[in-house]
Amino acid sequence: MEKQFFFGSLLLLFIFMVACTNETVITDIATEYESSIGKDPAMLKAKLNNDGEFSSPLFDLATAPNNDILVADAGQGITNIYGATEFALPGVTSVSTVGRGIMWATTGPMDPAEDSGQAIHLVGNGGTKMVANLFHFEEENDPDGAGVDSNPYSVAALNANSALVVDSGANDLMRVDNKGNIEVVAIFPDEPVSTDNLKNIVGCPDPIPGFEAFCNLPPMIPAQAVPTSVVVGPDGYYYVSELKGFPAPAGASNIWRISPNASGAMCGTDPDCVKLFSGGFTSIIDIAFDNNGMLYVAEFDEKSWFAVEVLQNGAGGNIKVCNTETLECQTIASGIPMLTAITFGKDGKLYATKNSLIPGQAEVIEIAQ
Ligand SMILES: [Ca+2]
Ligand SMILES: [Ca+2]
Repeated sequence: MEKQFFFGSLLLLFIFMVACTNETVITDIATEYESSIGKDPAMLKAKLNNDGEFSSPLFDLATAPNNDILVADAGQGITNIYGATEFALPGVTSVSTVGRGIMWATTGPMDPAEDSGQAIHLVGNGGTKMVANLFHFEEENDPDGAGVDSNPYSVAALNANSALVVDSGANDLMRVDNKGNIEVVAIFPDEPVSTDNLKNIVGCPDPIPGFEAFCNLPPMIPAQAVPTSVVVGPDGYYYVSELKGFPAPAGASNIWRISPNASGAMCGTDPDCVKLFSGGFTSIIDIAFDNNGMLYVAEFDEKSWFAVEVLQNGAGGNIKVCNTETLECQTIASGIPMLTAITFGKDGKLYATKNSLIPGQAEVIEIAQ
């Protein structure tokens, strides 16, 4: 429980840690997702005893060129789909492959405000090599001007020489080369968001004891973007999703489209970083394109990250498929507890994490499409 809680805060870099240290594991979880799973998750788990076991939390999935699915299991490192360790890298938050044997990975912090593990690594040839300490970069540059806060959460390999990283704490997108040179590509702004969702989930006007103050919040307050995922689109542009920080609004998470030529772009004002989707999502945790250029969006929880991390009464996450031209989206799976990542196999199969933050229960499932 302590461990789940700790890594939950690592995921969400948030402040309300005190609120839930004595709580129990989530029990109130919707189960509609069962009908959306193509393969019985037990089938995937069957091999587990022979091939490994997840430590959790699971923060990311990636697909290697040979169609192997890789898992960023922060409890141990980069694993196969059954949890067998391929590269020990505790604290790993994201992985992205160049080839089967070469990949980029990020690690997150013990404490986002301290130099405590924030880094990008090259992985391969039997080992891992730290390329850059991302806390040092944030400490020296603080690109969003909001203070020193670093929580590298998603990496996208460009090639063996460079990779993109989003730092959820720093609210920025960086490009890092294999010598450790770092360039800020884009910075994601605070935005005013509604406090309605927060008030609803804490039960205003008769809130859960301890949350009374939330009922008196103004209707709108500024929230940090908290970028959670970066992918390179079929058009070569970079796409970045937002979780949205406190007050954990519903329907206010954006997806940004960023020119590969962007440098230091202030999103929302610089034409090199514009909103593809202006809100419409809740607590996005991962995005992925399929082979047809459709954008798949994973929402951590329909009631927001706050419902899971603090109140521990989440409704489960959704996966939506979106057309990036018409901007129409359709929900293809819902009620997935602690959904943190999605990836497509080379064969078009869609995989997702489930119960990602719970030791002994975290797994990778296939989603029927
Ligand atoms: Ca900062
Ligand atoms: Ca991802």
